Amino acid sequence: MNFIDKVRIFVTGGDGGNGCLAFLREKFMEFGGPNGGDGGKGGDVYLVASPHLSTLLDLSLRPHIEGKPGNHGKGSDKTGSAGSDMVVLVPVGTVVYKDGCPEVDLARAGARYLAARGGRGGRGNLSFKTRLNTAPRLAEKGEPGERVALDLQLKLIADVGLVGFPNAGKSSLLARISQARPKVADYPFTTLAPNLGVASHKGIHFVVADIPGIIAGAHRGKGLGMEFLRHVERARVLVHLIDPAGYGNQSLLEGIKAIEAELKAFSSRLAVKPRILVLNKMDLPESADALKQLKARQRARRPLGISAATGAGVSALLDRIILELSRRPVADTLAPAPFGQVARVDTGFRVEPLGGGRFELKGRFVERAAAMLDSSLPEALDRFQKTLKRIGVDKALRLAAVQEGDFVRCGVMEFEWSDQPYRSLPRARRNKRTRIGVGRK
Ligand SMILES: Nc1nc2c(ncn2[C@@H]2O[C@H](COP(=O)(O)OP(=O)(O)OP(=O)(O)O)[C@@H](O)[C@H]2O)c(=O)[nH]1
Ligand SMILES: [Mg+2]
Repeated sequence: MNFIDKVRIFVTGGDGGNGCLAFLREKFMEFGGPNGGDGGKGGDVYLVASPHLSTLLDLSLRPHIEGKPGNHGKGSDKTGSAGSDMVVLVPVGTVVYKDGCPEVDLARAGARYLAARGGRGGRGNLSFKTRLNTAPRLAEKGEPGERVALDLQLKLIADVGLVGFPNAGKSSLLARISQARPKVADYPFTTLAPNLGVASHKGIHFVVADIPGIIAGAHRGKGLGMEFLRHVERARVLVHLIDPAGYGNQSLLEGIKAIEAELKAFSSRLAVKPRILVLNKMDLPESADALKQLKARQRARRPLGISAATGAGVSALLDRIILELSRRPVADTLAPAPFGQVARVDTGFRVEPLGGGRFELKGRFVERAAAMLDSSLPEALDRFQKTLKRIGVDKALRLAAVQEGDFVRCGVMEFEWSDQPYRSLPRARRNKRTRIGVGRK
């Protein structure tokens, strides 16, 4: 199975249903009145952390996610039904980034994040009935669902992280203390993706992560690089496993320094994480000397000697692990979630001159109003113009030196600017005045 821990997804909330334009027609009822119902709201799309997933593979194969649309309103005052919400499962430990900034850390099973809101349903003509306008020929289109691009990063949640050079015996140790059965072999880089296992000692359960081996220069991309250190970033304790033979032509002590330098180069969080130094392969004859040397040089850190192959010393290591874990509350390992969210401003707009007599009108409110405009209805156009005027768009465009005949783009629509009020334009000009852009963005 492929292990994917980074993916970019494109999420669109469900579109709102269109409002309906209809009038009651019945025998002996001369003015039945408007009865077009509102469209239903589009479905929201949520990301939910699931403990049953361990990779972002599914999402990498299908990165485009679309919410369910709301149904259109109908005559006889029938409101369209809302699109049902959609749940997209992601593994526990997924961190969501939007525009490069962390949005939320889905670190607990069941944690949910509203990725994209469904659009509002358009209002039918019944909603526009007033005392002065008892028969409005006016209905809105549904609001398009919100569109976002999100970067997801999986950071596995383990209590203990195993780090060290390739071939040190990390996977062998994981297999010894848990039910996990990672691949073990006598060559470097046997492990290509992180493995998780649940260990249990003296009634205490904890999750252990075995990651691919790191080598000196990993932070410059050597070996498998440092990508996988992300998965032990949240561990409460690191176990640094050492091969008595060292790695390559580095001595035992040089090797320890090299791994610590790589941890530091990855993040300051890893640099200060409690580490247990463990010499593996104590069943080999040369190991006794190596352990003596290690104990002499690193006395303060109380290094341990074990053999993942025979199981010798493993119980003492587990004792040390549960002692260290008891000193570090779980909360310490999780990032402060949710991250500060930027408040969305719904009103407000800005005018951007594009040059050559073209302008662009930007802002959530105006873009939404344009997307919901049914430009085939003169009354709807009239209302749209009034709205723009009310919030000061005309003034802002004049300040930006808009000229008669210039084009103003707003979301999916493009309009021709005229200083005269819409109703006073000759009919031919009226029709020309509104041009629809190329479909929904
Ligand atoms: N003699 C002896 N050999 C061991 C011991 N632990 C692991 N080995 C051997 O060391 C080799 C590497 O073991 P792995 O568990 O694959 O090492 P690793 O650290 O996971 O290696 P990578 O996944 O490549 O980073 C295998 O041939 C194991 O059989 C041990 O305690 N004693
Ligand atoms: Mg391994």
